[in-house]
Amino acid sequence: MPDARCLIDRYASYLPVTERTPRLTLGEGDTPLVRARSLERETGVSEIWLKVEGQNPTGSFKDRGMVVAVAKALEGGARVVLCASTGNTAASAAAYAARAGMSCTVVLPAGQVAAGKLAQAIAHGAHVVAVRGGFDAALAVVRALADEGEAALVNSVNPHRIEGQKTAAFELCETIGDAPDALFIPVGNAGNITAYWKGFVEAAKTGLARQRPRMYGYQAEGAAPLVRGVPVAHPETVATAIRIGNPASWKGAVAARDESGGAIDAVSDSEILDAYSFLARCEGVFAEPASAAAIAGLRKRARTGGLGGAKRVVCVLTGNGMKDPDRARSLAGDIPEVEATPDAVRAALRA
Ligand code: AN7
Repeated sequence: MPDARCLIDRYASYLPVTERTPRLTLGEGDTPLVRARSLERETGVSEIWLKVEGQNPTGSFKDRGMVVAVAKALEGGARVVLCASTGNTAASAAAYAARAGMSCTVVLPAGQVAAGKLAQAIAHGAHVVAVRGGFDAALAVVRALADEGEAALVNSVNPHRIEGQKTAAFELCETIGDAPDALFIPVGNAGNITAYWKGFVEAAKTGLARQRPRMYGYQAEGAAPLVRGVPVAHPETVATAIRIGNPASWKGAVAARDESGGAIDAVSDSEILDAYSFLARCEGVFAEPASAAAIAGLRKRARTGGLGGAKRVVCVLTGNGMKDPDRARSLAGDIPEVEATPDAVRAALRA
């Protein structure tokens, strides 16, 4: 029985795969596109859709690129995959390496990875090392290690990652019947915005879409090198997934912005957390803080009239809210603990 959910099979003609490439899969891709009515009411945009990438097997968009990168590494005879990560890449690499029977080493910025992501890397049996420093320092370390040894580097500097991630743009075109007018997406290491743009350009060439969207990328104010035009030495943000000061795909992000007539802007941590709560409470969709940066960006652009008449907008929700339980918990006060009686519970609800 063919595995319909195997991303490599579904998009083989668009991917750098051959018949010899292992059909590795955990059921990645084919994620839901959910209408965001509350956000439409607030912004006045006719149609807003959420591409819920948090429903991928390990809870983030990384699985699309990772399945291709790990399958190609396996095909090429590698035994070990290696990456630096703010968390989601590590979780995804660990899972696909386990699936492929390979070993996995992940290098993380110490103390800066959300609990769910770390738990995943550990559960899947990755060798986890935390370095003193941020993601950029961790990436420099794994690049040096990969240059010396036999481990396959599966960060988005590996072109197979970008190839796999572009499939999300194809899915959007297939589901909607065309590319949207505008795409909102969070930007960290800038691989994903690069991948989406590559996908939309190819979709327009092959007739999968008639138009190409304007690309709107959002960084956190304290970690906004692309907005400032220079690397940020000490990036800071509550959205730890995008706490990156020197994105590897800098050029790709700038090309996506300029060729599409879009923008890359910054949103503050408080705008990110507002959008995070709004999504969870008003749309019923729980995404992680980094994903909420795209929503914060859309709200900001709608307020200032910067949407250029876009009628159909897609926001990419890159990661699942359950990745970062501590953030959700920190937004609530103490949970009342009372006797197990209806009266006591009623009293607690009134308090
Ligand atoms: C939820 O896992 O960089 O701009 O090491 O986890 O392609 O980097 C994660 C990035 C957005 C930014 N949303 O994407 C990593 C890592 C979430 C993320 C991004 C990330 P890129």
